[in-house]
Amino acid sequence: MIGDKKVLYSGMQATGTLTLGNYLGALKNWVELSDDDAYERFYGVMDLHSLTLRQNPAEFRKNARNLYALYVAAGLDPEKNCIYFQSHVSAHAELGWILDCFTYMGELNRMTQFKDKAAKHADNINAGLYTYPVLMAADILLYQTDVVPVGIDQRQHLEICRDIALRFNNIYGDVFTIPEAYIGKAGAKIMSLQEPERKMSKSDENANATIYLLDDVDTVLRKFKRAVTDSESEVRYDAQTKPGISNLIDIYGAVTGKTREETEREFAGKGYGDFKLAVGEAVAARLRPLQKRYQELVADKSYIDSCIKENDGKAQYFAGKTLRKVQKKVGLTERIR
Ligand code: ATP
Ligand code: LTN
Repeated sequence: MIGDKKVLYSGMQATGTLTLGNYLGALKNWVELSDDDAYERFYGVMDLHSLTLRQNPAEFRKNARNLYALYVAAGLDPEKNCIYFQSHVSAHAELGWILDCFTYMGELNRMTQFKDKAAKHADNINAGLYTYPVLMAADILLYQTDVVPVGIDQRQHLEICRDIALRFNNIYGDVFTIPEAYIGKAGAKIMSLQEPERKMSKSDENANATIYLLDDVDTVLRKFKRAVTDSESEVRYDAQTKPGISNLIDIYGAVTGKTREETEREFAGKGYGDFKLAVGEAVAARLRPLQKRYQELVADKSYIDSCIKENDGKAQYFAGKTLRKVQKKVGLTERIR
């Protein structure tokens, strides 16, 4: 809590361009909660986490700024939501180190994201990739967070964050708020358009598998037209036997607010072609205003600069408070001023 408000905290890695999965699984939920004054809201551009994969410095710097602009373009007002760069608040790295000393290797060995990424990047299995969840726990715990809106794939990271916080509190008293994951009803796991058994991912090599938030209308329509389905022709939800169509029904539902049954009824007797076109049009219509605002924002460097400056300071203030408390609790020597 901060004052009488609950704290909401989330973020994304500043790698590549955001996908429809990132939007429907996370960003859209952030925007829906972004006017709710019951919460104090923080959103990080998680650039330290991005360093777990090798980055081209110039491209990385550009991507991180663009991600900031995308948050804003999607509807997060930076004057009401503290949007900031993780690397600008040194408390993240400092608390990350302390929490490393309260996390067991046995716990980290169980993380599925580590196993997946290690298999994918066998030539660069670095220690940062391994302790990634501890830095994420530090992000969350620094702000005394109550709620963390993320996609379903982040659930395991939230669990380890809670375990670390409980362990710490058991030793030192109530230092950290214990956070909860907030996983939206629709869109928590959007699948690849080409291999609907796998999640839609920014790092997919097949560009047809992924809708990027900055794809133009024709590209969006083309990708949906080519989406892998099955040999039947009935628009019916069945994740086991019809994963492709079920994924499209979920995407359509997340964008239009329609339930699975409503979508099935709407397309009863119509073929996959009509349905794919409707999904593509609904997605393109949702992305259009976001893209327009994004173009305006990247053209106005000074506006984003002023938001960065303002919000970095706010994040540093709140994070610093928790860090000092932790340092004192574990027995680090106080500074002489
Ligand atoms: P990569 O696939 O390259 O590892 P990513 O697309 O998973 O990256 P992240 O930065 O790890 O991107 O995730 C940002 C947020 O988007 C997280 O809250 C995550 O749960 C959510 N998310 C990512 N992919 C999907 C998806 N396919 N469906 C729903 N939510 C998703
Ligand atoms: N691991 C997250 C990104 C992330 C995050 C966080 C999300 C880093 N720190 C703190 C919520 C809260 C991901 O989405 N891959």
